[in-house]
Amino acid sequence: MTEKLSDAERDGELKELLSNGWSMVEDRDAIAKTFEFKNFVEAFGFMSRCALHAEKLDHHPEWFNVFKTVKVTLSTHDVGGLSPLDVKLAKKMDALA
Ligand code: HBI
Repeated sequence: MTEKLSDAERDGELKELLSNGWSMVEDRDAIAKTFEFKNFVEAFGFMSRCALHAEKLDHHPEWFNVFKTVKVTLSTHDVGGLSPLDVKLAKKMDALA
């Protein structure tokens, strides 16, 4: 069963993500980041790569794509807030961008 992020994890891994373009979402225990690409095809390719990893993790982003921009929000619905899965997927998305 997935647990919420611990205080230690928030001080550690989460803080690292927040210094790397991710930010806390207002009024939600969630993180968000906007990825910009050269064009739509690049943006969609990023989404395709992320989709395969999300499926492998069984953990899925909330995301919005318009043209070359992909806005991503991560939270774990099953626990109503951030879990280690969100940190894992955020790191993977940064690596795939
Ligand atoms: N993705 N972001 C997110 N949060 C979840 O709680 C979640 C998910 N993908 C799949 C999933 N939960 C399944 O474990 C449940 O739908 C059964």
